[in-house]
Amino acid sequence: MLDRTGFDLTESECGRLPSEEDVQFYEEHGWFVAPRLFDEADVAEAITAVKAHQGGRRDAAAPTALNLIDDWREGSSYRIRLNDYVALTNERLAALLRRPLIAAVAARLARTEEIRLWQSGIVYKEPLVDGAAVTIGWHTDRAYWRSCTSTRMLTAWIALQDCDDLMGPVTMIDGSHLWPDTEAVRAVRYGRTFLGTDSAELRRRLARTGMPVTTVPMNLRKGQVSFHNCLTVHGSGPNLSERPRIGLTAHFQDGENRYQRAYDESGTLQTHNNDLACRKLPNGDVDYSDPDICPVLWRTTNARTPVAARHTLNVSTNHQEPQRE
Ligand SMILES: O=C(O)CCC(=O)C(=O)O
Repeated sequence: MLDRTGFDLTESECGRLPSEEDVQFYEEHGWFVAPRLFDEADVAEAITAVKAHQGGRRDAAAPTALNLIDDWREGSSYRIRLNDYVALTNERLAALLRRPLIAAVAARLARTEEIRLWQSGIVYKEPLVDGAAVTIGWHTDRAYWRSCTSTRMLTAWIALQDCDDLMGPVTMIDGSHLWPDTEAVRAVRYGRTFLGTDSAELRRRLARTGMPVTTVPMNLRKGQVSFHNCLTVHGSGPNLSERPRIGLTAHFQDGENRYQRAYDESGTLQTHNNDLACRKLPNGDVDYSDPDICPVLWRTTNARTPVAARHTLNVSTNHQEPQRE
């Protein structure tokens, strides 16, 4: 496994950390757009690495067998190109995704002292391809992470080109992480609708929540990064531009996150690929702090980057999930 640590930021990087006002914005809206965290050279390096990865190059094996749809390679019939676990399998992408700065921004936003990697990926939409096969349905990341105790987990989406409306940018439903825990909201919040669900049905589900649906496209500049909370509803449309829309994703856990046995409404145990990849604790639970799979990417050992006192708004207290032992 690729391994890197080192939790130091330069003065210039410290200047790009979110302010207390930014953190409050994130807590209110469920998303935040950071200043540019990756420069031209980083982005060029990432694009080269993405091409090599999709051409079949791997620097290390994936920690668990991946479905074909999560491990796109040239020749694949999938119209959307997804690649999971790239921060564990691709040296050059790992070097970018595991940089302390991006994790330090996540730590500030989640008001945690430690950030561990959860998952990582490439999301690549070819140009001029329309239709459901290249849209990403309204969903939350939490729907896929119910075996995690924390609802402060968050995702960073890194733009490898300027991303305008024509490209089908990631689009957030503002404030949806704070929607109340009603049956209609749960249908949206816990539906595994990233892929393959018809958009008219998703719109009906949203309407049934009775909540205001304000959509905010993440029109990022190249190298810019948006962050969203795991309960924020988001999705994206087709790429109708003439250029590929390429994003890298880094999914982060706060230091407090642990494994839990969680079941959905039909009583099915909720699992994640990390349950197969991570080592086990003495009590048999999955260890989501396994350093080979979920390395620590940031810890506030640096006095120049203090974490503010924990805010009273903690989304994890806003809803209950069914728990059965
Ligand atoms: O790339 C997209 O359009 C959506 C990605 C996404 O759902 C995520 O990063 O959580």
